[in-house]
Amino acid sequence: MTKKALITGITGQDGSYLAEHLLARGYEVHGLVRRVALEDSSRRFGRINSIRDQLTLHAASLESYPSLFHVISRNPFDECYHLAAQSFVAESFSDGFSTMNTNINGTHYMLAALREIRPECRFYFAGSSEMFGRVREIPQRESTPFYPRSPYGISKCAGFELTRNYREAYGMFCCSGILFNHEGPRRGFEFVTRKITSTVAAIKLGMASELRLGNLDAKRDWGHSADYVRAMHLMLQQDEPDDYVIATGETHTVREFCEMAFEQVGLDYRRYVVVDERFYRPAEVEILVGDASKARRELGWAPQYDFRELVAEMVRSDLEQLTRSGGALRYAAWPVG
Ligand code: NAP
Ligand code: F7E
Repeated sequence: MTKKALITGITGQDGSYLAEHLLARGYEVHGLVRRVALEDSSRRFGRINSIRDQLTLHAASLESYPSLFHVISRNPFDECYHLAAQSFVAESFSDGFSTMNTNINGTHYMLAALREIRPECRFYFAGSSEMFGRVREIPQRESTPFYPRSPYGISKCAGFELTRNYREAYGMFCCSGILFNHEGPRRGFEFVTRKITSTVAAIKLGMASELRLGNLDAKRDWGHSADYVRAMHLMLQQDEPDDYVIATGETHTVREFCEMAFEQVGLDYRRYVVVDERFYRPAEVEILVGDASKARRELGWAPQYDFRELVAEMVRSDLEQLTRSGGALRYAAWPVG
């Protein structure tokens, strides 16, 4: 029988790659989208435009339990991937309240509605390495204690605990992926990797002259979104629900990312990167590097992209997109981060 999957956050980076991954495996794929997105679909559906006719989209709001209840009660989903969230850490410092509301209550509403109507539906929660924050050990693994450093990180800890509690209290098949940073050509422009690669492309094409960044010494374990959505799917195919760290095991500074991205177009980052205090965060996560050996062992998961391939693909794609769009598609001044 054809499996039915619901993806919240289907218009985002991971949602779009996951939808493609599930369609390729014969799933009937449904997506939850905001009503405003339907009103401005040509722009808001940019990442899913090429597969839109293969998807069933439902308008609902993560802030409204009845709207989620309505969608879930009318569709017998086998799997639910809850990816929708306010995902930008810097923004969570500016408006912690709405981040908490969307990320914590939204997750709770999803779990509560599934428990009421479809307790047999398997549930994936998009946990984050931001939960480790001021890290207690290096590398971080499933047993590493959480120490979040932002409202975003705190909201993800709450979502993680809710997910575990529904598993333990109600016997539901609920899993959390503790995913380290993952990127790709579909990454939002506000995140540092895409900000870098899109500005590198703009500089190379003579459309920009500098790149203003915050903390160049922060270290991240960067993988590719297309690799990470495979892990989400694998988690829901196991005999027992569990939580898994998904990471490459390699860490690089923001400076190293810049160096490699500029190298791709034959430029020296030191001539263009300007440190700007406005992009520093009130509390920083200095280093993240994950140990995904449990996922390798139990899920048979391993990343296919390495760091160089990731950076090269992003720069190449931004050069193409910027050329095609006549300069429209690139990082534009963001109020924070
Ligand atoms: P993304 O590109 O920012 O996508 C976020 C998605 O959530 C979008 O579809 C967005 O819809 C939706 N959304 C945001 N606020 C919403 C609201 N109030 N109501 C309904 N939908 C809302 O994020 P991503 O990189 O794909 O990440 C997917 C998930 O994984 C997120 O939960 C994120 O926190 C988590 N995560 C990401 C990473 C990473 O490195 N990418 C690492 C760990 C965990 P619109 O298109 O309408 O805005
Ligand atoms: O920052 C530093 C910044 O915004 C990475 C989300 O997907 O991954 C992501 O969160 C680092 C930080 O991602 C700028 O201070 C320097 O140390 O790309 P980012 P993030 O905060 O790591 C986790 C795992 C998630 O779960 C999140 O949803 O780069 N940095 N200068 C900068 N960052 C930004 N954005 N802009 C700068 O100018």
